[in-house]
Amino acid sequence: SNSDFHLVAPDHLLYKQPSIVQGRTDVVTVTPWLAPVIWEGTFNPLLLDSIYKLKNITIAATVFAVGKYIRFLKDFLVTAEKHFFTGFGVHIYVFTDRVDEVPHVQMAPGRQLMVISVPSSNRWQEISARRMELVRTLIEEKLRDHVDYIFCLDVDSQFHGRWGTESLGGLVAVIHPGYYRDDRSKFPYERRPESRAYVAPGEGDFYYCGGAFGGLLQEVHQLVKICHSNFLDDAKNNIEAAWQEESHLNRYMWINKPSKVLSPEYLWQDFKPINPEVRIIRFSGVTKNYAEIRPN
Ligand code: UD2
Repeated sequence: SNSDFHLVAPDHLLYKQPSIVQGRTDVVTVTPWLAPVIWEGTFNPLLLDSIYKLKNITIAATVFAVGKYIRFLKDFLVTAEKHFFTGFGVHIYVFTDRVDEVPHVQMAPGRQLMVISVPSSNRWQEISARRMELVRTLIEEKLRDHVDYIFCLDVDSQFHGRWGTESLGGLVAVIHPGYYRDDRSKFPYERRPESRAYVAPGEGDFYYCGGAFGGLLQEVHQLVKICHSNFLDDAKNNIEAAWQEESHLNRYMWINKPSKVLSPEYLWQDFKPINPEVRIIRFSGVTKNYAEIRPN
């Protein structure tokens, strides 16, 4: 696909002159493999939107609302309408076992909601783990040739600020808000060598979120295919990785370096006090009572 690499701007577009000597110095804005790390103040939204408008792209988002998690869906959808790729073609796919309870949310032209019925589940670990498989099937059966980019997002979260074209890339990972100032020895990677999600001591770049990742459709297809197959191999050996698909995702991203990394602005947690380098919270997990919300 040429949609990721070839950037063409409209002629005569006026915007602030970029500086080559001034910029953010309080955070790292590029990884050692030269992928940009997206923080507020590192990009021009007007310029990026103008570039991507010319490409006529469609962005899919998947979200799972199984069991009691259906209660989070309305705020997720309402705030996505306000902040998630506003002005662009967005197709949101909701996977749920409670089709009748999907709220009606008014969407702008060019944006649509699709509901996919899935069976209920008794273990939250299973719901979380099944996501990779269902996204894989969705891509193979419905999205190919219709969608350029896809993001897979947790439903128990809300948008509070812009999440737009600055986040587009081949393979896109989000830094987990809980560990980004920590030494890698503290990252909750899967540490049993028998697991296909294993990350050895001294390895690993960042700890990424299971709650948000994405990129070009083909790249995400590869990711979910491999993570799901590794998950099945583990299951055959009676292993469930420490943080289910999040562990497999972290293993995948260690080997397949993301081409764009989103700062924790792109997935904060409501209960966390804000740190000074975080100038805007774009998307954040709501505080929930696990005992009450999970099936068991
Ligand atoms: C973390 C991760 C999550 C996942 C999980 C462990 C972040 C911020 N969160 O979140 O992505 O890796 O740990 O596997 O990265 N769901 C349902 N019904 C259920 C249970 C889960 O629909 O009964 C879906 C729902 O979309 C939810 C997602 O699965 O957002 C993740 O589950 P969680 O919210 O219980 O996981 P959490 O918050 O501990």
